[in-house]
Amino acid sequence: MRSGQAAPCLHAIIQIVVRIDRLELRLLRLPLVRFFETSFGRIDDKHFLLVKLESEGQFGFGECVADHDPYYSAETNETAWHVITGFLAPRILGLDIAHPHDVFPAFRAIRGHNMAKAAVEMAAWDLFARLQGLPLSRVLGGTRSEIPSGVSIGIQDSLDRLVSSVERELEAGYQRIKIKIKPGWDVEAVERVRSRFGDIPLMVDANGAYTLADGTHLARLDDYDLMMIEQPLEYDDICGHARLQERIRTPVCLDESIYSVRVAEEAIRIRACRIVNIKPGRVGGHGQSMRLHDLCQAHGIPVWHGGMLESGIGRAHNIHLSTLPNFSMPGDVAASARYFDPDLIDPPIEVSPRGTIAVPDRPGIGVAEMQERIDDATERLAALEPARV
Ligand code: OSB
Ligand code: MG
Repeated sequence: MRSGQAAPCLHAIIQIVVRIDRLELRLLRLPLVRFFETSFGRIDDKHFLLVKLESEGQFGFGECVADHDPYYSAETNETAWHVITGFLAPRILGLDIAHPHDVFPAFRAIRGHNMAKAAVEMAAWDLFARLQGLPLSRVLGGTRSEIPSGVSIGIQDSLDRLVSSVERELEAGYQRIKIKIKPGWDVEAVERVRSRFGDIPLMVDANGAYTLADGTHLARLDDYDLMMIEQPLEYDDICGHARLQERIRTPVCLDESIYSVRVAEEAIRIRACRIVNIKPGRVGGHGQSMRLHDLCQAHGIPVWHGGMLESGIGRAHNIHLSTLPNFSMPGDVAASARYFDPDLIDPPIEVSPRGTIAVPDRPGIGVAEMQERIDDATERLAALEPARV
């Protein structure tokens, strides 16, 4: 870190400039405590990239939410590895960065690949917050000291198993239940949960498994007073969502569709959604997430924080971002124990009996990574440094 005077002004502003000395990239594999099934299929292990940025003895972590398969998004761990090593690292190594808001624009020449960009950008936010000695939530402008927590329950082998999963999560205190749906596992599943648990905060997520031709079928969900239906149609069908929303009472929430602030503007303008799920990996990091958050707030659209089965490192980032004021609904940000045992961090992230998660108050993401666990889970490693000139 170097200190220098900013442009002359009334106050003496000390500008912190950070030069990234090293980028460490790992591919990790961690077994999931329980399989997770969506309309895309079932997974038993989580495969993901971890980015560590280093600057003069300090470091920051970012977790990439790309997966092994190009199902949730076109990105995979292999595309993210390729893009980070070949295109993002050369643009950030050796660069003097005045603020993490400068990282996403530094990647402007690279089209798409938001998950790869976000992993690097979010590591820069963690690094900056640590250098300033502040919790990341403060650096992002967040206001909460705890966040409301909800859970996402995958497709189960039977309706009985679904009921017992919902029961377990309600007992743990979670403030809202989301169940994954797909054709053949939708109205009956919702019917079972409603009749067993009554008026709980309940929503569904289809991960794009329907088409507009299913509109009449989806309208049957209107009888169950759901908080929302998340991403019923294909990710690129913004107009279809607007037409569907005219036909159903249940509020439409978009996830996969909202891959940029500009797409969100269009979706809001044509009323394709009434609620937005924010995942920083999908939009290119914390900076873009803050812009999306502010855009939605200005249009009266509530947002909540999505999840991508992150380890404790990515989960901690999500907790800090969730402290911004328009995150007014419980997100898919839950306790470590639902996903990994052990997690990469110790202590793990826990949920209180009231269904809340405390925001870490130590510098940066504020969780302690366990280096041997990271090493044990590592399947591939690359350490990149600035090119010598
Ligand atoms: O659509 O929100 C989604 C997990 C992987 C990919 C996509 C999604 C999800 C979840 C789980 O719903 C959220 C979580 O518990 O992390
Ligand atoms: Mg979703």
